Amino acid sequence: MSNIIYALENSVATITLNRPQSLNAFTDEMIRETTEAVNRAARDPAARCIVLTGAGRGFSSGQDLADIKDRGDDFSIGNHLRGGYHRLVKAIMSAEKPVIGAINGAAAGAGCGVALACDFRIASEKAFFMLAFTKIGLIPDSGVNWLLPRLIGYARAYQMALTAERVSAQTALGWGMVNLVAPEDQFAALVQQTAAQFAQGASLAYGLTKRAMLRGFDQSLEQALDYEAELQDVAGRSADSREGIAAFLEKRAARFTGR
Ligand code: LHQ
Repeated sequence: MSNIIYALENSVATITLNRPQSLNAFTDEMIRETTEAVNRAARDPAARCIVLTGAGRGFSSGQDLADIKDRGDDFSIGNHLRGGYHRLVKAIMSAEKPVIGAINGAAAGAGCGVALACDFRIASEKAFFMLAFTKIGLIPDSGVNWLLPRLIGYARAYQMALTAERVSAQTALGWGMVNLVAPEDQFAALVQQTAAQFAQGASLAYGLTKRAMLRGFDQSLEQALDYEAELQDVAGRSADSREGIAAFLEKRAARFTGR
């Protein structure tokens, strides 16, 4: 894979978008490689947490605009989205393990959408989020219209689309768009420490929780309660649950295996 770097270490799969010369703008190939990498990490039981980040000073500047400029009148952005970004967003959101978006710099356009699809965002103080779409006469895509109002409310989400202004990491923290912010020199350590914590946790329960919460957005209370009980039956029969209860009663730290 030429546009991303994939590394598995200490149960953490790290996927680094690697076109720093364009702040990791997405070409078709990079979208495909990133999606394949997320699916690979999602399937690999040895990967218990996924980190998605960018090389250089950007997370991702979204669609590579140079790459699509000469595609002619027959180019359908809708089909481009369906065959590309939609698969990536769904791969991230259906991976039954925590996906950390390590937002090292600019997250613009579809790059913002990909960041929002992650479960837990850690931003460097120099990072910013930007719905650049309207600057080029487009509407937000890559799941932004679904994800962002749920995260920060319609008023702020629509404001971001209207102004296309940079939203700093600190503002994003206050708005509930990111979970943690770190000064640039402490960012990598915080990402590593958080990923290690998640990778040693009750991975099966983490995955089922993600499924229950995301499914809950489209369910009635009745359906959500039923689904929750169904999944809790699965979690309740897991080795991690037995270990967690035993560890509590024996007053020791639990040793979770993710099963
Ligand atoms: C880029 C890009 C870029 C190419 C920086 N492409 N080269 C989906 C489907 C189909 C159609 C269209 O859209 C979509 C969804 C979308 O993602 S639409 C939104 C696309 N993204 C944008 O409009 C953002 C464009 N980039 C920017 O506004 C700025 O680069 C930001 C604000 C992200 C960062 O600004 P600066 O820190 O000042 O960096 P820069 O602008 O100087 O960029 C550095 C280099 O990266 C530069 O190249 P150069 O050769 O001059 O050093 C840029 O041309 C290149 N670059 N984004 N999306």
